[in-house]
Amino acid sequence: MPQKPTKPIYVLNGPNLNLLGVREPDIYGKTTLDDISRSCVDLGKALGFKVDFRQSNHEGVLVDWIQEARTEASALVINPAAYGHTSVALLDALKTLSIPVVECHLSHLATREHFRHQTYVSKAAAGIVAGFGAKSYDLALQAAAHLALHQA
Ligand code: CA2
Repeated sequence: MPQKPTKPIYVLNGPNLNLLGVREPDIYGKTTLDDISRSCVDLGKALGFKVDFRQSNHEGVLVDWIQEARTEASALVINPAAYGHTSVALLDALKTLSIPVVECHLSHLATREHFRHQTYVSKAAAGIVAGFGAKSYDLALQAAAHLALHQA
């Protein structure tokens, strides 16, 4: 029987996501990042995991948190926001992890501008959930919990 992981699932969020629900609700919806955080913590409890939910506008801070996740997390969900499309530094940090990584986006990237169609982060992720609005986080968390339980 696989041991149940005791470490939290990290849910990391990149730049400008702190503005969710405050600006551009036509694209990103009315739900705030605090609402999403609460929903992830509740779902995490139901799945048997603590959730450590964080947001930063700074690439280096996100790199530090990814490095921390290497030893402190069971799995990682990340919405890298715009850094997903630009950051080799996030990709390099993610590639050092042996825990499952799930990429998450609110919007359906493939239907948006061409520059949003690919992300560096996806090269280090087990999979991507995109296009379901705030619900993308729940789906990504479920995937991460599943992988944490079955890869342990
Ligand atoms: O769909 C997503 O989750 C994105 O990661 C959101 C990023 C965007 O750059 C990615 O291509 C897709 C943008 C996050 C900015 O969020 C805002 C929220 C409210 C107002 C302004 C920006």
